[in-house]
Amino acid sequence: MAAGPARAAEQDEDRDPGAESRLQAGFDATIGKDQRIEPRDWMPEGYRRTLVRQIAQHAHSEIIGMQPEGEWITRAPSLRRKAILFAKVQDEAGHGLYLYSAAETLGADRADLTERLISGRQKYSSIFNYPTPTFADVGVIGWFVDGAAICNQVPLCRSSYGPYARAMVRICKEESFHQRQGYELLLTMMRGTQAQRAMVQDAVDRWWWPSLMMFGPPDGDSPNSAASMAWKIKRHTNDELRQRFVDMTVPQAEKLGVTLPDPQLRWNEKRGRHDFGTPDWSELKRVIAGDGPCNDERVARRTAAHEDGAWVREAAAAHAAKQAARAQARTHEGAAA
Ligand code: BYC
Repeated sequence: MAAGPARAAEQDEDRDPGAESRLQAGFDATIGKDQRIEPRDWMPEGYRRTLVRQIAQHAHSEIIGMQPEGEWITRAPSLRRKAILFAKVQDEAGHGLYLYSAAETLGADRADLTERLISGRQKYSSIFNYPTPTFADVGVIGWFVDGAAICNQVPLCRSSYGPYARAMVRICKEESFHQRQGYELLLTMMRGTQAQRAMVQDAVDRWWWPSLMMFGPPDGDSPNSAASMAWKIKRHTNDELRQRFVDMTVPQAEKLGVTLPDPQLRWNEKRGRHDFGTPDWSELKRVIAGDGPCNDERVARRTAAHEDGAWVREAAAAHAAKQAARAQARTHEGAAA
């Protein structure tokens, strides 16, 4: 159901048949002038639905995304690495929370979104369905996955929906720290033993193609892009952002001393960009459909955490009810005095 002000606008429409086209014209003008749509504003139902879909998936990705690296918190090789990793994983939890709050401004219900995630009715990023067998994976996730997140999310700071765009500002600052900590970890490992260098190269080989898939299917197979671009929810297409990520990452790989596992990767002087090979799109489809290496494990763990946390939600709700009852009693006392 539409949120408060939007609902009031719908009631106006019931009385005045021209109202919807005027509301639509106002919305189009706001988008045309590159201004923000806010929760109180009227918006087309498709815009609201697209935002809830994308923001919820984004929030789910942040929360599920805590798992692959979280597995290494108890096994980090030093206190310093443990503290950094702990902080990073906590940041991802914070990102999930801002994003669920942004979805709530659109009338979505947080408990319902969680239910949709654990029942498989809503998606989360394919990238978090791959395993993290070595500590080099922690570094490569920071470098590639947070690097890809920066390419994708910096433009989202200019997304047309105010609460989503504003949430992205802080998230991007934190992703930037995450990317650097990953790269710094890898630089340290590359200065270590031959076995450590081989471990980094192995992680790079495993994460490169899944990282390119994070940007979504190629533009020709992206059913949501056209509308999202017209509404300025997305500012660049999936392929544009993928290209940006490749161009950003190649010189970093050279500096690090690793090889990116793509024989077709080369600089194209004419385009002023890198040419690169085609990801295995059938793999992306399989992983999104639930058949990746760790899908079952990730969802089972999220489900267990949700069930284990029931008492916390119940206690918080009981506390809030008690506070509200006390506040009401104080109001009555005040009125009686
Ligand atoms: N994985 O029409 P398309 C992080 C789905 S976490 C799974 O191109 P759209 C981090 C897509 O949803 C941040 N599903 O869609 C955390 C759609 O399905 P539905 C992760 C994918 O929305 C912890 C269908 O395929 N980032 O940084 O226009 C540790 C067709 O696609 C994927 C975000 O969430 C995928 N890779 O564009 C470290 C960014 N790709 O919904 C780091 C926000 C596509 O129609 N999201 N699908 O059933 C976006 O920017 C856009 O939603 C996408 C897809 C570019 C991902």
